[in-house]
This record gives sequence, C-alpha cells and structure tokens, in this order.
Amino acid sequence: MSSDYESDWVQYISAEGQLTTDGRKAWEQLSDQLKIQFYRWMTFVRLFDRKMIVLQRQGRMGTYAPLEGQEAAQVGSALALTDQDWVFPTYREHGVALTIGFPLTHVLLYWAGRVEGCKPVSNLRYLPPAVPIATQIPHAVGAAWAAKLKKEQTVAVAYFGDGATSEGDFHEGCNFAGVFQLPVILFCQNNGYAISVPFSRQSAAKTVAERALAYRFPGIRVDGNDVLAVYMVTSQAVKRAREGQGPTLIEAVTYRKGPHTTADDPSRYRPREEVKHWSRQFDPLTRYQLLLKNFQLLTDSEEEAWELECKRRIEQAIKEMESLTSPPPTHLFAHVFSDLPPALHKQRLQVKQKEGKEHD
Ligand SMILES: Cc1ncc(C[n+]2csc(CCOP(=O)(O)OP(=O)(O)O)c2C)c(N)n1
Repeated sequence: MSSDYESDWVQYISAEGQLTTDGRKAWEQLSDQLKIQFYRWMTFVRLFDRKMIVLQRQGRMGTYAPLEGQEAAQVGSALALTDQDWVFPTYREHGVALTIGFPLTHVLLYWAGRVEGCKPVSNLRYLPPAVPIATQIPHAVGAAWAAKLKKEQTVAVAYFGDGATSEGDFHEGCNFAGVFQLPVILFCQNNGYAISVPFSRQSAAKTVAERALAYRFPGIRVDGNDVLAVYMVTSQAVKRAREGQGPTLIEAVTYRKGPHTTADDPSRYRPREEVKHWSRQFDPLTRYQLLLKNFQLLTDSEEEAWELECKRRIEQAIKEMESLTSPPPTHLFAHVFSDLPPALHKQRLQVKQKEGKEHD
C-alpha cells in the first residue's frame, strides 16, 4: 500500500479521538442528538456485521461480504442524505441500508439468498445491491439526470470500491455527470484493494480523488474512518448537488478489517502489520467513542445498554427471518428467464422429481 495512502485528506477526529482545528468548528455546528446517532448506528452496524459472520460459519447464512472497519464511511455518508435521495449500493453497503431505514429482516433475507430480500422496499429509494462492479454508477448518473430534468431537489449517490474506479462504467458515469453537471455523488470507499489486487496495481493514479480533475468536478479525499469528516464532506456534496453545482467524487480512505467475503482469505495478500496498524490506530468506532466520552456525551453504562439493545434487535430479526417458510428448491429457476433454456428446463425437472412433487 503506497505511503500516500494516509495523507492529504480531510480529517476532523484524530486517531487518538481528538478534534482537529477544523473538526472543532464542525463539531459546534452539530446537535448532540446527531452526534449520538453517529455512535449508535456505527455500533449497531458493527454488531450486525459480526453476527452475520457467526451465522455464516454456523451454516445459517450464505456467503457474506463483511464491512467491519468501514462503519464511519457508511454511517457518516448515509446520515447526510434525506429520504428524497436515491442510493445505488454495492454488495457491501448494509451499513448504509440500515442507517437509512432499510428493515433488518430484509437485509438478512438478501444474505440468506431469499428473493424477498432482493425486492426494493416501498418508500425507500434504495436500489438492490449491484454485484457486477461499477454497473450502478451509470444508473445513479441516469437518476440524477432525471432529477435535473424534472427540476427535483433529489441527489443520487453511487457507492463503490476503489476497484470500480478502473472500470469503464465509472469513467463513462463521471464523463456524463461532468458534462451535464448532474446532482450525483460518487462515493468511493477506498480500502486499498480490489479483493487481492492493491490499488497501485489497479491504477497509475496515486489517489481516487484526483481522477475527478479530468471530469472537471471536485474530488475530495477524506479520512473514511472519521465519521464526523465523512458526514461533513458528504453534506457539502449534497448541498452542492441540490444547489445545481453538479457532481462530487468522494474518496473515503478506509480499511476493511476482515476478508473480502467469507469465502476469502486476506492473509494471503495483506501483510499482518498493515492489518494491525489499521485495526489498532484507526478503528472508526473506538476513535469516536473516545471523543464522545471526552465530551461527556457517552458513559460506560449507556454504551453497555445500547449494545444490549442492538443485540436484542438483531436476535429478534434473525428469529423472524428464520421462521419464514423457505420457497421450494425449484424457486432457483424462477425470476431470470421467462422461458427456460433447454438445459435449465431439464435441471428444473430433475429437481422437481427429486422433491417428488407434481406441482410447486
Ligand atoms: C464486472 C465485474 N468484474 C469482476 C467481478 C469480480 N469481483 C467481485 S468483487 C471484486 C473486487 C471489487 O473491488 P472494489 O471495487 O475495490 O470493492 P470492494 O469489494 O473492495 O469494496 C471483483 C473483481 C465482478 N463482480 N464484476
């Protein structure tokens, strides 16, 4: 990972949990309620994420994409949005989903491989996760274009990783957004790797943010483990977009502590020292808890009570999800082809025979 990785960024909370000079100004602008929301959502998302890994290891959940370490990037940016904004996520944005009000059971159903979890939730402008890398970026740009044509105050946000910025869809999206000055935020969580490929092997550019220069809109690099800085930078981008000043590319520099997915082994490509460095010094939640405690906005007993409440809510949603009747195995063949190709038709018949069912 390059030495430029942790520099030239907007940082409001130091790794030791102290406010920087700009951080102090930002802190004074925010309500105590919002400051506590940052903590509450980051804790909730972390406990949810850890539980998902346990469920996957117990065989109660499918392959899962963990996000521990990215809570500040996801919660900070999501809290800067309103329910009129469109969100175009990847497979790792459960932190964003939960923060903007996506039901927990719904997220669980998605990762359990259930079709119900793929359905959009009415009244929430949160699209189904895009697994093909970067494909959601042109979609977000299109939604922003529609909003502009309809003279709506809506902002569209595309979330993606550093790997996505080397895909054609990213550059086409940026080009279009720049030419038409669209109300879109391109939010990159740069964790330094696209699975095992480090950023230096993905691009000759030193940073993701500098790529915005060619498209003539701002590219802002922010400490992605600093929830206050992420919130402020995203809020400014939202304001610019609503005021008709066009797109912003945000590069939230972060580190995913765990594997790419539960099917990955990062010890094969990430040095142990690097993981330790990020886990100890830059943990977004520890850093923010220190800050809140310095300002007497959080006590140990409040922390304990909130963790218990999060666990209770998570357990309840798991129970609900696991009590729902599973669809028949032939459901595997639904929803992709209206007319099944002959090979799949044959497989479906075999599954049906195995189940010993005439109809499903
Ligand atoms: C178009 C496409 N090519 C390849 C893949 C396989 N793939 C899945 S995740 C991934 C890495 C993505 O890295 P990044 O964009 O940095 O996101 P991260 O998962 O690290 O957040 C790749 C190459 C894919 N899903 N889609």
